[in-house]
Amino acid sequence: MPLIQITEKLWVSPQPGVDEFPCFHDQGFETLINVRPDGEDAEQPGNAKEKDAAHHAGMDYAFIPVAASSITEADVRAFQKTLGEADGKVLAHCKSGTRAVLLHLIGEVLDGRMKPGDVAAFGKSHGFDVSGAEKWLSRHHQMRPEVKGFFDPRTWSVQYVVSDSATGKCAIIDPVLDFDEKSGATATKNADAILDYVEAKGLEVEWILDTHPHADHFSAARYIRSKTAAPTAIGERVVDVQELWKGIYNWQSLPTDGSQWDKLFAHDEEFTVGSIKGRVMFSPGHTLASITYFIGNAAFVHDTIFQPDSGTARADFPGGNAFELWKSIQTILALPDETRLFTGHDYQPEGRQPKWESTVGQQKRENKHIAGQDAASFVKVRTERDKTLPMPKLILHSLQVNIRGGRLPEPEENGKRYLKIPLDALEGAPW
Ligand SMILES: N[C@@H](CCC(=O)N[C@@H](CS)C(=O)NCC(=O)O)C(=O)O
Ligand SMILES: [Fe+2]
Repeated sequence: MPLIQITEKLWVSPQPGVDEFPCFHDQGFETLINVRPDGEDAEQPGNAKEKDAAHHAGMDYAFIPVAASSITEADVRAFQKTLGEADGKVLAHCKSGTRAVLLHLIGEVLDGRMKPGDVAAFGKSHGFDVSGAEKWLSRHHQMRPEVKGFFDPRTWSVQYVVSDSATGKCAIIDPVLDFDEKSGATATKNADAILDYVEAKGLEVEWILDTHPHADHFSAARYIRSKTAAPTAIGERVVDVQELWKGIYNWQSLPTDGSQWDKLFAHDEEFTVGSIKGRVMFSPGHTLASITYFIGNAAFVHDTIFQPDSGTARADFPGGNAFELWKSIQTILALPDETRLFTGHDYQPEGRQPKWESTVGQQKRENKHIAGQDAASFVKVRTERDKTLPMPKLILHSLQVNIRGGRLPEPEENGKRYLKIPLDALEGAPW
């Protein structure tokens, strides 16, 4: 079995037999990475056998199955992580070894250690056709917006700056205006951190986007508009949400025509962030007005799908609907498997570190509310869980700000602003 050295630490090989594993260990390999999905051909030993044999031979083992046509950045990062954490020499294999080399080379270029133009020559000198890496990188370069997430631990919200490195233009998605319900204080710490990042990177803000009228925090859209003059936007069904909450707040003077935003997006409407194309997908269920922004190869799905170990967003707010949410999720999951999904909240199950990026493929395989479910079983799980959830602590505070595009209530004659809290308006009290 030829073992080909790629770096000081990494070797690759074609599919080995498990009987060779003890010999690999004797040659100093401490870790084996299998990047080959099970079931490609009848002869391959497969994940379970390789794992056993590797452990038996005294090696660590990692399984990062990829098909050459659908490698994701997450695969590349998982490969790098395993390599980085390995103590000694690492042997990676697929069928021929090529996919292992692709994963390595893509990571090297993404991290700036290799130039895209040097990839083909490197592959050739090691005996591999790595045109798959070149194609991946050029697609990635064209499609990819750079995405920076800002996590707000007070509301478990994730805010995004989505930028196009070719033009220096960016969109800000779902920025949070800080509010402390105990003191009534507001602040702009989250929004200023975003604006500092924008300034440090020399970006120009082209859009201030909200995915839906949030029920758990104030939107900082107006504040950011006051600092950047960029247009604010949301989905056009926001007018239905305005109508609904106009009733709940008994707010006669509230205009319910969406005029509080610079732009209302229709389903399927296109827009751009610099040179990158964006498209709006209507995603109701969590709220009547929820939309997904699909920009390049990244979809900002906010409160539809969370991380696979968290499941999905609730559907029991006024105007929410679990079946609609299921349909919206199916539309998102019909995007290509490698589409990067960015969620709007992470409630850190089991106290793990906050995470917000996944892929369509990963969600289809792993999401605890979606994988293996159909519409009926999803609606059942979602509805049962929603019955156990108290209303968000800021729902009544937030909606009156967010249905006006993130404007705080106008000051009264003493210069102070006041929120209006309707009593006995919502279900979900603890008694
Ligand atoms: N404890 C949080 C809950 C916020 C909440 O209900 N979040 C919504 C999204 S706006 C959700 O989908 N939660 C799902 C869940 O908690 O499982 C709060 O009070 O703010
Ligand atoms: Fe939400």
